[in-house]
Amino acid sequence: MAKIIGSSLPGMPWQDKPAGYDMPVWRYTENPVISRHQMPNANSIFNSAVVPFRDGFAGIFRCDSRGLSMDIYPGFSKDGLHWDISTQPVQFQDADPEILRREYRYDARVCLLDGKYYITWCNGYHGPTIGVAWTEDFQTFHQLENAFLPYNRNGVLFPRKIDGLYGMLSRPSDTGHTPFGDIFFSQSPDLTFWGKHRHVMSTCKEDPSAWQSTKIGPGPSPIETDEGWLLLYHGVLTTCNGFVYRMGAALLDLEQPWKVKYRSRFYLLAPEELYECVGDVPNVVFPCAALTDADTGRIAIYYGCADTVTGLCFTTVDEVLNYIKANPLE
Ligand code: BMA
Repeated sequence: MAKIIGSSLPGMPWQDKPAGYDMPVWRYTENPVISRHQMPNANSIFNSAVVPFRDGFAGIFRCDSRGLSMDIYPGFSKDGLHWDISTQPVQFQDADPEILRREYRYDARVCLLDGKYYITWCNGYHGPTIGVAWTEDFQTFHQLENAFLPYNRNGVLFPRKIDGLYGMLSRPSDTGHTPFGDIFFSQSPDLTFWGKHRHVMSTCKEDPSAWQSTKIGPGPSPIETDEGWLLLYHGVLTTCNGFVYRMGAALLDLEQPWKVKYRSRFYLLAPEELYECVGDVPNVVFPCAALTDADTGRIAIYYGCADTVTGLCFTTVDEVLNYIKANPLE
């Protein structure tokens, strides 16, 4: 039995695995957990991040407006299922005006680190890069410098320092809509200056794992376990009908997270349900957040569905680790 290193979260959303179901990840029966019209003038609410907060949960939600402007909005929930999302996007303060100036914002992650909630997101600055900010109350948000030069997406912080430095995964790319991409690990003494970049893993060229052949990107903040950092990530296949986004998992070394101990050859979740296959961008599952309970090993994953709504699915640390160990990418 693997053990999650973290807090108890008995109130997290949960449903047991359905009887007779033999896959390692199962969906919430009431999906989508957040609909596209849950906020006035929203076109879509997806690729969003949630964390335990006070006696419930808070989150940063990607809402594309009916003008199709991409921005991020705070939200609160008592149970992680029913969400009250602000109608006002996150307002950042404190940063250099050059950095505060908004182009577009999307695909936030949230990570509790040193007692503050750090938000990373895809931040438009002459191309997509990684914005960084922190909050203590999800009302006042303090922006830091962008972590990297453009072009980069999917900046994901580790929840503690490793060997005395903060750690972030990301997926650098080019000026286009990311026709390729590998995952890298970067380190920082202060969350402003990032360096000591290390390659973590590349795409897998077609057979035997074609679902991750075009690009890969980190999903939720890595989950610390006694066997390593459990990373959920997305992998993309290019088909004659465009990109298909699926979810996989890898186990990274605890002290040197750029070293991959195991990685899934088979995907863990793929677009199969109607709300994952049909929407503004069909055939996308895109995980951005995971709630965990150290007592039971339970994991609840929030994921964007077809760039339109937000889904919730469940697994456990043992389900994932047993699956990727039984079906490893050599
Ligand atoms: C990626 C990002 C995500 C999106 C996905 C599928 O490049 O832009 O926000 O969910 O494409 O369209």
